[in-house]
Amino acid sequence: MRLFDYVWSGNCHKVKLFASILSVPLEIVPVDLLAAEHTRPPLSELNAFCELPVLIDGDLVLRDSAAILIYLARRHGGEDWYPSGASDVALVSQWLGTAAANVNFGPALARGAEHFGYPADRAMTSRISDRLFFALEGHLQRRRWLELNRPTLADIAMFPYVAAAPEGGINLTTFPAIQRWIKQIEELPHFIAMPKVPSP
Ligand SMILES: N[C@@H](CCC(=O)N[C@@H](CS)C(=O)NCC(=O)O)C(=O)O
Repeated sequence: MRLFDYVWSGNCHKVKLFASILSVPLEIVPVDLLAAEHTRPPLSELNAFCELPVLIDGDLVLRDSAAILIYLARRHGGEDWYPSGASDVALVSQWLGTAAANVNFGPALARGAEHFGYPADRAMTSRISDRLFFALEGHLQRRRWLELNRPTLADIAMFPYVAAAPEGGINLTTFPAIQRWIKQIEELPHFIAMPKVPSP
């Protein structure tokens, strides 16, 4: 399997993290986002949305981190990470939606604006992030993992940009349950960390 990757992308990192946890080897193809390589072939031909990550497995070309995580879970993770029961799969999938919407347009965009010049309305990223972290903290005060009392795709999908929120100017010290949850994920077997963005 080949992963088209940008080293500081949390959406790419969640795929690398999950593949590492499952011990699935990935051939990493680095793409320089800052040089706009993702807007030119071969990337623009593999993904018309010109976004990373993109995974290639044989004839299959997949864009979108959530879809790629589901593919890896179904192919290599059995029932553990993405269960098939109606309520269980829905509970886990709620967080795939939260990662794609609230996290992407909150802390991920705040970090992108801070370090990579992404255009962003900072009042909007703050508002989305405040609501997200307040809700997440309350949720995690009442449970150890996001759903099903065990690590699932929900935790993997949410992790990279929540853990990297301080790089977007979001202080996590007032969220003890979120900090505890980050530590739990860091302690999973075969965990790999996303590299910190270099200071300007
Ligand atoms: N929903 C997509 C979002 C992907 C995405 O936003 N990728 C960013 C890198 S983290 C990207 O390629 N941005 C390029 C651009 O916006 O020009 C996913 O989860 O994979």
